[in-house]
Amino acid sequence: MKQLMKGLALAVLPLAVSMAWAADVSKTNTPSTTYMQGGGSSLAGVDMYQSTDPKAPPMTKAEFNQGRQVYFDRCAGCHGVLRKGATGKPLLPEAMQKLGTESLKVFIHYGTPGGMPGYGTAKEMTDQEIAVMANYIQQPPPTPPEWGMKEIKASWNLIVPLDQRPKKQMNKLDLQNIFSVTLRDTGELAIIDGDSKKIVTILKTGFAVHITRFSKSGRYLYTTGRDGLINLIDLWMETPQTVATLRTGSDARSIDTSKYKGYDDKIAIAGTYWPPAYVLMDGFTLEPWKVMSTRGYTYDEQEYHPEPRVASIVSSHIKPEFVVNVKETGKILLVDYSDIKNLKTTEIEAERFLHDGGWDSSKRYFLVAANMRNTVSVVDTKEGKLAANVKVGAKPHPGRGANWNDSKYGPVWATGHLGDETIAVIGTAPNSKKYGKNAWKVVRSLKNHGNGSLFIKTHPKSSTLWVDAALSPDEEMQQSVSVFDLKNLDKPAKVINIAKLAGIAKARVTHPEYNKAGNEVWFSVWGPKTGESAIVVMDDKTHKLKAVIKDPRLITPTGKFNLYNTVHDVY
Ligand code: DHE
Repeated sequence: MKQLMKGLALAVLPLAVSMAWAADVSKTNTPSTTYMQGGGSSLAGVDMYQSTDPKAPPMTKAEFNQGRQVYFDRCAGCHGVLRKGATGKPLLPEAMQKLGTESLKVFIHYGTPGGMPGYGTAKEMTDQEIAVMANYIQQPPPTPPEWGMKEIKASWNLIVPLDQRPKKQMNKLDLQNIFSVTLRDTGELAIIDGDSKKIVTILKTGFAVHITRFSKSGRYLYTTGRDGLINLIDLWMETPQTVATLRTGSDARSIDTSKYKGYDDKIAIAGTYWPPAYVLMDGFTLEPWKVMSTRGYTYDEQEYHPEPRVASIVSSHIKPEFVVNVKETGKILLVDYSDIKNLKTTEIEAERFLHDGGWDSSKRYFLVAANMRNTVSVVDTKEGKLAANVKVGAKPHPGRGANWNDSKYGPVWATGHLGDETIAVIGTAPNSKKYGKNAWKVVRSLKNHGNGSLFIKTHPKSSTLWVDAALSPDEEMQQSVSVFDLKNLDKPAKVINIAKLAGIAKARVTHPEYNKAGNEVWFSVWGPKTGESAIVVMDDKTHKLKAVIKDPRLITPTGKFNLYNTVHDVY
């Protein structure tokens, strides 16, 4: 066992500890397991070449297909399509063959202290499936089919052309205060009226839908499924509905639209995990214009990587540019969309395994987590340069992060961490006489109520900071949030169990999101697919419960996106 641990370069833990840890994970399974395994990938159903390596254990075609299906459903999100590793370790054949079938079975069954769930202990895989997977990862990884402009164009469906859309808003919704809520496991999103807190409509989207972004004018909603299916939704219709769809690839996580003045609503961009690329398209119709590969060399070792996936994308307010974060090469691309035919991109060396991030309050600096390197990379988008790589805690995961004006340190941005209980608060005003010396330094380290934090949020009108711990192994912690008083950060946080307020026993609480006014904060109470879920609305000032939104159609709510705050990057 010891040798096995060493082989995978994991912390050397005795079997008992490792098993206790695995049992902990299994107790709490659904969302933690689903985070690590992602929402699955539509590549699971795609036929791929089956290779025969004489050193790998023999597999029948049926077993190989089963392994491929399970791998893309559960493993590819972390280990990569080509198994070169990212959030999870590389699983390349030579190293796997060295470990051997029996050892691999133990890992898959019990999980690892590095965060991999125990698929056997969690009863997410049968012994037969575990045996197939142990053999499968010793085979050379099959390469999924490419998806070029021909396939992208063929997938385009313009359901309602521009001239058949309403000329004015046909409903009475206060669109600036609507929330788009991801219903992860049903591949749907719910549009909820922020004022009445009633569900306006539920719309079908892509598989395990991931995020929502809105057009600058606030008329259009864009969402991407993990299968790369984009829905363009017109919010001016009597009941908002999808007016166009496009498939940009077969595995995807990010989307955004042009925000620079003069480009309102005009251009959309989507990033894909497979094939690794980004696609520029018409913001009104989704007609695809250009696909750009992100394959290339890692920024540090300059080693060729066949699968540098596009993680977060944000849209600049100060230039006609998209900021595209390429996970595996550790490069940040500033894509100038003012001339798409003669596309200019600035390629910035940042840090590896870039993931999620947000703007500082001036919207000049973009801060992004390189979570496997315990770093936040900061890009100065005005100068087109890396401003700093800031060392933070274990596996930063900010979502978009949180900005406030700290009484002691001036303008700051903060992130929580997946791997520890700290919250890193970073100074963000390099040009300030008073606070410049704090820039790109961790000026405070706050203590969250648990590790496994996914999201953190405040609002310019608020003096409260809300932080979740949705992936903590402890059930009480998963259901609770830390509430910090920004005027007195020396005081420890108050901890509130949000799931209890909703009367739900089995769920994780995640993704705080403010309403437009900044006086309410909404949480997802993320239950299992077959159990109860809810949205809980808290009063930001009193920290008291304001409303619980429950509906049998609200299945596995995760991300929530307030239109005004998303368009204006208020966080
Ligand atoms: Fe996410 C944002 C990738 C699992 C909820 N997630 C992002 C972004 C990326 C990403 C690249 C940034 C998008 C942007 O800003 O353009 N997420 C991944 C994964 O690769 C990962 C780890 C595994 C997978 O295979 O998908 C993963 N994510 C999850 C979940 O399991 C979560 C918790 C629940 C769910 O809905 O699937 C989840 N991710 C979110 C949310 C955001 C997000 C809510 C948007 C945060 C925001 O406030 O903008």
